[in-house]
Amino acid sequence: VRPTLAVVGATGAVGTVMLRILSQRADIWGEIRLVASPRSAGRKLAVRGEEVEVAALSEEVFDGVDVAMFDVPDEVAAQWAPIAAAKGVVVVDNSGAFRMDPEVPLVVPEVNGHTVRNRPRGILANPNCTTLSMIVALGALHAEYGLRELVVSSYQAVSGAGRAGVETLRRQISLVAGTELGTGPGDLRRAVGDATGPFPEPVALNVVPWAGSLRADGWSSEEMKVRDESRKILGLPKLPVAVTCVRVPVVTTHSLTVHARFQDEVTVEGAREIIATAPGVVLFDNPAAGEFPTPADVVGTDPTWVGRVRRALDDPTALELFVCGDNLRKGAALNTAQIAELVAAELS
Ligand code: 2RA
Repeated sequence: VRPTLAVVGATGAVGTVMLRILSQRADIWGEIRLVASPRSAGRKLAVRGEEVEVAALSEEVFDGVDVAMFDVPDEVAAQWAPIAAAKGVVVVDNSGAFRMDPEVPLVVPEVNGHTVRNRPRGILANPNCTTLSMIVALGALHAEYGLRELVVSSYQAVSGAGRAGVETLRRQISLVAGTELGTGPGDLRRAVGDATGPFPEPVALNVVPWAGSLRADGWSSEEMKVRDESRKILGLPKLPVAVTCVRVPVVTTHSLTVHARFQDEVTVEGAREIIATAPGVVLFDNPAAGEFPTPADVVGTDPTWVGRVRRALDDPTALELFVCGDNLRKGAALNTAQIAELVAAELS
C-alpha cells in the first residue's frame, strides 16, 4: 500500500506550490488529503489532476495518515504537529516552531538527508526559505573545503511573506506605475500611506533592510534563522555567521551574496567544479556573456543557481558567490516534499 499524505495549509502560498509539485513529481502517494483552516474547508483544489475537497484541521483528519506536511503559522504548527505525531503521523513541518529543537532534525536531503531517521518526536523540520536558498551549494563546498565563516546578504522576494506580500507589491506597483514617484525623499511613503502590508516600508521601487521581527541587539528574526539554521544543518555549531536580510521588489526567488571562508586555500576552478557537479545545484557563471542567475530566470525552477564565483581578492581561503533559489519551491514546498519522500521510502 502506498502511504497516505496530508497537506496541512493547502491553500496558502506554499501550499499552492506544494500541490503543483506533488502533481509533477513521481507519484508515490496513495491518498492525498488536503487540510486547511475551517475558513477554507469545503473548497476544491486540484492535485495530480483530480479535484480534492479541503478538510478543516481537526484531530480526526489525521486518522490513517502516514506523513503530514505542515505549512501553517508557527503557533498552529506548535499546537497541531504534536497532536498529529501522537497519532503516529510523521510530520514534516515548515514553520519555525521546531527547527531549533534538538530532538527535531532540520533536514536538507542533499546535505544531511541521513538525519531523518532519528526523530524522537516524530517531527522533522524544513528550514526557512532564506537558508534553503543557499545551503545546498554551501553544503557541497563545505564537504570539500571545510567552511570556517559566512558573511551573507539576502535579497528576498515578497512571496516569502505569503500571499499578502505578493498582493502588497502588486498593489504598490500599480500605484507607482507611470508616476515620477521615487524621485524625492519620502514621496513613495506618502503615496503608499498605510498600504505597506507585511513590510515596514514601501517595497515597490525600493529595498527594505528588514525581514521578520525584532530580536535582541537589533538583529531580525530572519537573520537569526540564517545563522542558527546554517549551523545546525552543516553541523557547525560555532560557525561565525554575519547576515543582513533585505526585502526587494521581486515576486518569487530569493537571492544572496555569500562570502564563504574555508579552512584551506580555494581555487575558482575547484569551486566551479564542485558547484557544477553537486546534486541540486546549477553553475551559471559567464559574466563575459552576461550570464549569471537572476530571479527572473530562476523562478519556477528547482535547483539552487550559483554565479559570480570569485576568489576573495584579499583572502585566498574565501569565495564570493551570488546564489538564487525559488523560495516557494526548494525554499519551502520542494524541500518539504523531498523530506516526505525520504520518509515514504522508509515506510514502504
Ligand atoms: C521571508 N523567509 O522571506 C521568510 C519567510 N519564511 O519572509
